[in-house]
Order: sequence, then structure tokens, then C-alpha cells
Amino acid sequence: MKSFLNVQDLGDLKLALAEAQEIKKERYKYVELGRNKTALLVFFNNSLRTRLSTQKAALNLGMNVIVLDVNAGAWKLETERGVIMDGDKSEHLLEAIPVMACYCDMIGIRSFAGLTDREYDYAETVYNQFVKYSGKPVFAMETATVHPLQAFADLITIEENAPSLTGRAGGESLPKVVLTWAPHPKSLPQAVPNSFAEWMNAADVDFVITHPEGYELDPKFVGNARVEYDQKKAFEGADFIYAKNWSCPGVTRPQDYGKILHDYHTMTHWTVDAEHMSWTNNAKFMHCLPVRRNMIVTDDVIEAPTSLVIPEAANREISATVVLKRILQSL
Ligand code: AN0
Ligand code: CP
Repeated sequence: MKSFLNVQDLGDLKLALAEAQEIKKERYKYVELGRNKTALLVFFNNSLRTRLSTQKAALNLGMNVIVLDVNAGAWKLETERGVIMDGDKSEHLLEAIPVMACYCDMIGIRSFAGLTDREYDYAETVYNQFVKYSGKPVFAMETATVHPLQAFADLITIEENAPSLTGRAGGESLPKVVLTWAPHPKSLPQAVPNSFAEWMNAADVDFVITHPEGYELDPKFVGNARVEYDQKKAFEGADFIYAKNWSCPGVTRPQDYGKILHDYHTMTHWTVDAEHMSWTNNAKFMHCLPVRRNMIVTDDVIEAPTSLVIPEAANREISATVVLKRILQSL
């Protein structure tokens, strides 16, 4: 695997899920594979889970790891070509990338969304520059539009917690998974919901997306998912509630890209609380974290035994181990 951005990069999803379980049982099984190989992890913004779980995955595989926080200690990087560099940025990404590539065998990128220029973000400009100019395998650690290591970990978690297919009422066989928008005071990227939608569409689940009007995700990620604007209707019969805030994807009104469309104080009826969960089929609650309590989800819902937020985070080590293992095997 030379690049990890989309669900297709893993090939057969069932095989990848089986591999995840194999690694979970014996996570040092491939510790010889990464001997004398180095992973470079480049962060353009903050991270707790991705930073730790990806390093742990590399260590599971016997690799060395170097972490670079571009905004803390490195030269400030210009990312756009053609700019006269007379501002505060001392170095251009077009030199920095081949230099970074000299010191490693693969590169993980957290490039994050700028949320001002839709075309720039949705073209995955920064990620693709790493692919083009590093000559090394590159994997996404949340880029401008996708977060596949998270979506893979979420799918592993859903598979582990899906209700027994035989015990379901009404002859329904697929677990119902609902992605719900929830309020947040700051503009957030669409990477997590985009990837979650993409991966759920590729999995054996009944998938529904619910959000206020104006927050329509890019059609290439929505695929054939059902979109239901009535949150209560969407929640009915759900087995998994996956909450996440995202800013306006700018699908219908490109000028609104990255914006918060309504004052969050007026949107608190979208916050996932016990009443919302009572509409479901005793659903499990999911969120990628970090989460703002009593904004996205109430204390009681996130603390309930039905909350999967910690197992999801734990599975980030597993998803990353599978991905880095596949990359090592392709070197
Ligand atoms: C980020 C986001 O919404 O994309 C990272 C989530 C994994 N969240 C925040 O910036 C709070
Ligand atoms: N879920 C996730 O990617 O968290 P971090 O931003 O802390 O890495």
C-alpha cells in the first residue's frame, strides 16, 4: 500500500477487519517487519489520539518513529506555490517534503482543513504534495477532507459491538448506524463525518445521516446513504449513534464553506442527551474524541455503559497497526 486515504486503499474490507482482530489478539506478531524502518509523523495541528496511537502502532511493528510538529519548533511552512515569501514563513513545503523524505521510509500526515478555500481543501492539496514530492508511502492521519484511521477504528468497534444478527426483531439483519450532527462553538472540519460515511457505505450496515439543513456532506462521501433531516426519525431503531459536529461543507452554497450556519445556542436541541438515546434501540454512543461535553453529548450519555468512546480510541492502535503493516509489506 503506497497511500492510505480512502477505504478502497485497504482492498477487501472483511479481510482488513479479520486482520485487525488477528493483530488485536497478538499485537507484536509483526515486530520483526519494521526493523530498521522509520515512520515520520508530521502534524500541522494538535492531536492526542492520533499522535499516541500511531506511534504505538509503529512500535508494535518494531519501527523507529520521528514526530514533527510543524507549528512548534520547525520553520513555518508556506504551502502554496507562487507566493512571494516575504511574510513569516521561512521555508516552502516543496523543499521541506523531499528533505523530510530523506530521513524515513513512510510519512503520516495530519494536514487538517483550512476551512476557507473549499477547492484547496477538497483537492487535498497538502496531502497530494507529500505523495508527489516525497517518493515515499504516505498515509492520512486526518487530512483536509478525510480521517481514515479513525473510520477504520470506528468500523472495528461497530463490528465488535454489533447485536447478534439472530436476536434481532422484525427480520432485520443489518445493524442501524446513525451519523448525527451536533452543535459546537467553533468551526470544525468535515473529515471525520466524510470518512465515517464513506466507510459505513462500504460496510454491511443500514446507514442514515441526520443534520440540520445546510450541512449536507459532499455527495462523494454520502453515496447511497439515507439523509433524514428529522433527528428523531433518524434515531428510531438505531443500534449505534455516532455524533460529530462539522461546519458547512459548502455543497449547496460554496460561499458558506467552513462556516457555522446558526448560533450554537439555538441548536442545543441537537445535543445527544438521554431523551435522544431513548428514541433508539438501546443504541451504543460513539464519538471520535475530543468531545465537548454538554455541547455534543451530555455527561450521562457519554458516561453510560453504552458509550463506546474509549474502545473506539483503543482501536486506533489497531487500525494504525494494520495500515502501517500493509505499508511495510509494500516497501
Ligand atoms: C477535530 C475535527 O473535528 O476534525 C479532530 C477530530 C479527530 N476536532 C477538533 O478540532 C476539536
Ligand atoms: N480522534 C482523533 O483523531 O483525535 P486526535 O485529534 O486527538 O488525534
